[in-house]
Amino acid sequence: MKKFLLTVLIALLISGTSFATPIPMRGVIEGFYGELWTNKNRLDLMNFCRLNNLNAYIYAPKDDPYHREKWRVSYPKSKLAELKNLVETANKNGVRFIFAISPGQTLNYIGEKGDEDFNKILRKLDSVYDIGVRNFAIFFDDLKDENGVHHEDGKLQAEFLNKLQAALREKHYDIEPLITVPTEYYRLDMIQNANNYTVDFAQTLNKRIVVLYTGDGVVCDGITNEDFQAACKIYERDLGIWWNYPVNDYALTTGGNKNSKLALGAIEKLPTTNVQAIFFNPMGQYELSKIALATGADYSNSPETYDAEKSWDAALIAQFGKLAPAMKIFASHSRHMENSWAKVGAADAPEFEAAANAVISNFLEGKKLDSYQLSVLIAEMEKSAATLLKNLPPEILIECKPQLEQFQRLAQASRLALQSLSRQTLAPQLKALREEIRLEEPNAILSEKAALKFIDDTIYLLN
Ligand code: 14T
Repeated sequence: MKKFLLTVLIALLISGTSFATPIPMRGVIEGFYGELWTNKNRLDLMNFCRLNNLNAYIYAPKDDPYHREKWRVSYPKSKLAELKNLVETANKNGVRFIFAISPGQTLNYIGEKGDEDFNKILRKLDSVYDIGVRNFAIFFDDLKDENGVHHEDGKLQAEFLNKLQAALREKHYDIEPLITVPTEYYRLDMIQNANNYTVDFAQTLNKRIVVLYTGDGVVCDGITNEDFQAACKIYERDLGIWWNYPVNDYALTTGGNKNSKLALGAIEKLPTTNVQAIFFNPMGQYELSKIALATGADYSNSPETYDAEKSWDAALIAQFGKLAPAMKIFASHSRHMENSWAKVGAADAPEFEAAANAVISNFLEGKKLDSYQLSVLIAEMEKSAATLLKNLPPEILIECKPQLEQFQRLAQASRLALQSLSRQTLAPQLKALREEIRLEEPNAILSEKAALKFIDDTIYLLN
């Protein structure tokens, strides 16, 4: 036996195997604006978490009235029963159920009103303690400000949380430390230091309370180890991350609907050490969120060895089986999220973009078009759109039908664009198809810098 263990040890040392060190608290935060997930979604999520070795879920839907506006009011009986079922399912699946409220818009901190509100929070949390909740979170994000300056008092907020933590621990021996999100929840906001909020909050807050932040910005293009250490230094503790991918609750175009673009890529560019906790904020589209969430699970179980592309492939195969190749093509055109203040996710269809740019360059240089590769990619788009529209299970199709139909139009228009370039005349149907695409853009956007750009470049050049 000893000899066996020794052999195993030596084998591991020689193979250079390093043991993965998972992020201790890792999971999903239902923290987006808009329509809430259904309880059926959440029950399924608990199973998904167990299968993917995620161990926590935060209940924090922005548009649950009892989470924000009506935070003082306890849930009606029917809602409590639903939550109880959820908490029990979470426990069975080894998932911590974390109940959050966002009282910041109307919370009183001092005087008689302060005492009243303190007791109201205690009562509200007790009402969910009674159905089995042992983890609580209090969030102070997205409160009203004036021209970007918050009127929140960091010291009062932190004292409030310290007192709440003490009172909860006094009443219940079995609850875990509070989790919070400050009003200044991204690093560039923290260091502006407009009214000392972060300094006060960080210095006053009990060291055991877990603080989540979103990176340098609200929705940002990764967090380097250096960025992360800089943020931890501000708080003089290891922080947790509230990661805003694949969430898509922010509008992507002026006048466009929210949720018009789906974030179907992998989690990427996150720190490799010292992360205390990580929660991925998903899309309202529950089923399609699982692609990014599965990669987030891989990342958080082994940040040092995580490979985004590999994990993405594995997630697609696990979730789509035979349809994985078609899904990969569609998803590759819908990964990157960007607007005036948000930027996250790998580039959309980089291969298509490169092939299209090459063709456009050929055209501009008056050379014979080297269109083979682009033509193959367009054929793949056409084929995968048709396959997915025909074969996706209904609960998934319902989450992406407008985007798939738009994808199909983009493929057709790209085909016409390529023909137009090679014939040096605009195909007559191309402009009409581009108009159709435009009309549908408020509901479905994808591939802005790949297929859509190729189509627009072509129309511009041949017009
Ligand atoms: F607390 C946070 F960490 C956070 O991210 N809060 C919200 C979150 O609920 C939302 O889902 C997410 C993505 O839109 O970003 C935060 O909400 C914002 C923040 C903005 F700066 C929504 C719009 C903004 F302009």
